[in-house]
Amino acid sequence: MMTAAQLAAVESPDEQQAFDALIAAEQRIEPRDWMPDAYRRTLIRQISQHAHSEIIGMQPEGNWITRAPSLKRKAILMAKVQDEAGHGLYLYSAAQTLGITRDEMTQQLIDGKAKYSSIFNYPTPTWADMGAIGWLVDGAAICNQVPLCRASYGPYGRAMVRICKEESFHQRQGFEILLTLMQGTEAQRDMAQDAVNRWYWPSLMMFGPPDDESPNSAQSMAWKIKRFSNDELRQRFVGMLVPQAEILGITLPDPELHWDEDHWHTSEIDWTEFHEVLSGRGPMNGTRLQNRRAAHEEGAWVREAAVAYAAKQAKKAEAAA
Ligand code: BYC
Repeated sequence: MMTAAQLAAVESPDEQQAFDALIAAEQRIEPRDWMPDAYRRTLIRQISQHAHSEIIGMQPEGNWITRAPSLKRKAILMAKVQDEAGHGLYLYSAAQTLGITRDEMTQQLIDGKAKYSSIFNYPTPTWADMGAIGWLVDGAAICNQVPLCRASYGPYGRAMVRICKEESFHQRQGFEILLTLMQGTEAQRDMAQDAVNRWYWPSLMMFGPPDDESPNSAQSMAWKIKRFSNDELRQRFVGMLVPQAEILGITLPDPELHWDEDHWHTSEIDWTEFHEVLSGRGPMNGTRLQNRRAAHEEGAWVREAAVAYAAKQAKKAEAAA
């Protein structure tokens, strides 16, 4: 019997037509369906990068679990970081339905060959960073991910539905941390403003390069994996932030930001910084990967134990049959 990957490699005009018809009719492509090899590769690329982002994304906030200012804050932060682990697991599972193994994806990450979101290569020196991450990073994630709930690939779209529900709780908890700080002392307000100053521009970069420099967008939109372009989503995000910043009493660090007839006019984003971070030269790239590698090595005994347990169970089931 042929594997799904081998089947996908077989060129057939009928299969291509059936695939095109499903996409045109807004139907979902499922793992059992034939799909063009390039569609499969694009999904593996995007979903695995997304999964890695969730897993690496646990680190900046994990940094504050032991130092959260109250028991309640600690419990909330732990729950949030655990949610990110869960998101990573659904997404790895979704990618596995396309024929790549979890081991392969993990290896690509710890070898430094896989991309993950640029945003997680920045440090979290103060408690206000927890607020800024929730408000800005999870806020950007929601803008980007709500349309992905309608992604043409079934397992990805379905995973995104639950992820988005959890992200909206994350965003609110970040907003609430900032609101509490902004209602506190002058030092607390300064700390909140400083965190927003540091996270604002990197959060705009999360949406990816400008549309005219985004090599993957056109094809991904034609396949209905992406529903909106990087710049469209970035605009939507800025529009969401402006009234919320007003409620918070926080200034978005862009003196040029204003509504200009039909769009938000912003200062030029520093794309050199984005490319530096993507090339592994962001402030925290080295630490993030080093921690992920150490966790993988230290967890080897857990994986070995799980494999030994599964083998034992299989043997028992065989004996009982
Ligand atoms: N960072 O042609 P483009 C979370 C890459 S975690 C790094 O526009 P595409 C959370 C891009 O991969 C949620 N790389 O690509 C977790 C491509 O490189 P390759 C993270 C980036 O795929 C914990 C190249 O640049 N969200 O919420 O059409 C705590 C050209 O770009 C970035 C996702 O992963 C970047 N920012 O569009 C808190 C969303 N931007 O692969 C929160 C899922 C671009 O050709 N992904 N690149 O070598 C997507 O929606 C799309 O992949 C992107 C990029 C919009 C990011």
